[in-house]
Amino acid sequence: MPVSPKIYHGNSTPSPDAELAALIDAHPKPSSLSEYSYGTAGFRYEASLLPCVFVRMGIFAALRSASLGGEEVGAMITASHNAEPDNGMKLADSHGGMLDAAWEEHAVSLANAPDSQHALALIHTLLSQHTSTGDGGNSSKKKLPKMVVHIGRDTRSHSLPLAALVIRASRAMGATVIDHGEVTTPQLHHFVMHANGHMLPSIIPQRCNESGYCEIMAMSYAALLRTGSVGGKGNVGKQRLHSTSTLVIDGACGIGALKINQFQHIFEKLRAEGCTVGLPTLHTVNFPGDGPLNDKCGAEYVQKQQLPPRLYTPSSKGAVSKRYMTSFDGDADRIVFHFEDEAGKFHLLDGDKIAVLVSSFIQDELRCIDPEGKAVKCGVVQTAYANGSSTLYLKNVVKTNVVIAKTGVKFVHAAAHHHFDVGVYFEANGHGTVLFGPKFYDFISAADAKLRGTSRHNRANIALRRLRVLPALVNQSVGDAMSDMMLVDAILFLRGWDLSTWSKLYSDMPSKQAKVKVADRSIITTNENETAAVAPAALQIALQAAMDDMISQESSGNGPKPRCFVRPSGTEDAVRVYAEANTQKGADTLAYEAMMLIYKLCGGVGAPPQPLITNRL
Ligand code: 16G
Ligand code: MG
Repeated sequence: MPVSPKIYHGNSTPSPDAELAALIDAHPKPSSLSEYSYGTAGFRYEASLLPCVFVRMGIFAALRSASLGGEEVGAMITASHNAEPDNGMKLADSHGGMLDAAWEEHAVSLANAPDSQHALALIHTLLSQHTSTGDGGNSSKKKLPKMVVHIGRDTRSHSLPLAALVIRASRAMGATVIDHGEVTTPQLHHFVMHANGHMLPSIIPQRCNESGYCEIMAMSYAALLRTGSVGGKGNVGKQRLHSTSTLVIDGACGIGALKINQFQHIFEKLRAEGCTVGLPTLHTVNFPGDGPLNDKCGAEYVQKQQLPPRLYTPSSKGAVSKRYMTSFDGDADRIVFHFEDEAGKFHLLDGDKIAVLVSSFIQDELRCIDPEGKAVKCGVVQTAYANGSSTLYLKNVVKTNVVIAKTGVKFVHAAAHHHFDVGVYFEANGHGTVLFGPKFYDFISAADAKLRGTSRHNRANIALRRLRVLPALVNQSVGDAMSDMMLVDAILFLRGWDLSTWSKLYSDMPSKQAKVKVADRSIITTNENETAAVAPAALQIALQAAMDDMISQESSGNGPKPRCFVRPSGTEDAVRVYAEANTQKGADTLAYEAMMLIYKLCGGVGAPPQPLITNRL
């Protein structure tokens, strides 16, 4: 059952400096690390390297809250899809999204301050520059503003002691800490967004604890399913297809397995109340402790390896139907779907397929109210990793706008927010959500007024009921595996589809991902959306020649052309390569050529890359 958060009040020492210095001194910088860097999604390292940076980030989170006039912020202790020995921290700003880019620099400076004296000097500078009650260098003279920090953690064994350090450090700064215990990353972001209630659109009920989160989501999901009972043709949207009656959830042996299981209780309650339209049976496997976290299971493994997850839960052996499956990652902010067909072949439905399903559904519903499609600007944000077939399908069949943004949630989220009134973003790896802007809410109010009094069976009225529940069902702060799972399931139900029908909308171009180790990956820079390398200049010229060669070898008709790009990873010490072509052999060849070019032109280390050969199931 959901638990209530624990609230710790900040220490009321008149001058926190002595305690802060003692905490910092007690957790020195590891000698094995030259500098902490802020990766794509925050600090992420092997857990024993983290106490130093976590103490400082506990202080930093309090400072950030102070700089926002006491708005509440969050810190999530997780290394997401990484292996169990790693840990990390994702910081949530008061709107619930990722930390502001300018503040990432302050976080890095504080993480790398050589000692407590320098760290304290930086803390005082930030306080005086960014708070109206700043102390100008002496925290004992003036009262600090209100500071509130929400903390959440995943199921890693070291997450509890690391969270305790963050709590101590935030409290030492004088901040109130709200400790949510074990939660998913998107739950923590949700709590922060809801805690700063003035930022929530009125259509979304304000609930900033776990039971509220579950209730809003389950109720919105059930409401969306119920619209099928009046809207379907024949059985479509009224009865579940047998192949989707049980949804098997691979929890990656992490927190997502525990949390999705909590929905069982709510669903039972809904069933008892007779609100059973379309609810599937949930069958969760791969709980914490069943197997190693993210190892041969979970969204990252399934998507990158294009293989089914290993099922660790003892009772799941032989007892699991593989027709309708989904995999979360270790902190449940990513999701992919997959199934095994009658011939035993594995099929993956990744973030690109989710973007296609969700954007076409929303667009169809909007058009039922506004056939011209002019009132609300819809679009999809993808990254360079999006399969070329998905981009083509979005443009030519869904007929929606597509923007390609830089890899990483902070970039795709910002692009969706900036470009569209309804912005769907999904990375191919399964991280994504749908953002609804002010024009969407105006559209809903206008439609409400226009359609009041019309029949419940009126198609525009049904569309309105569907669209109205989406902002509460779909996490508005970050991608959320549980929320996305319910959204996708409801759309499949309303469309009368199973994974096989959805999968056949388009066929993915064969693709290959690989990585190369170089002495210094920062010598490779790319253009804004990472589709081409800018430096070293010779690299892009040679890559283009390899692509042209592949294009002339493979006749691609009107389909997407073979392509390849490279970029330095933001989470690992490696340069990543992505290639796609009309054949798997072509994709493998192109990726291998790119690896060799990186190795030769960018200071490859170790043995030269070997040719790539993909064998699919
Ligand atoms: C992080 C990002 C994810 C991105 C991935 C790229 C967040 C919450 N997560 O996991 O969006 O796709 O990094 O990793 O921002 P890479 O830079 O190593 O390729
Ligand atoms: Mg994750």
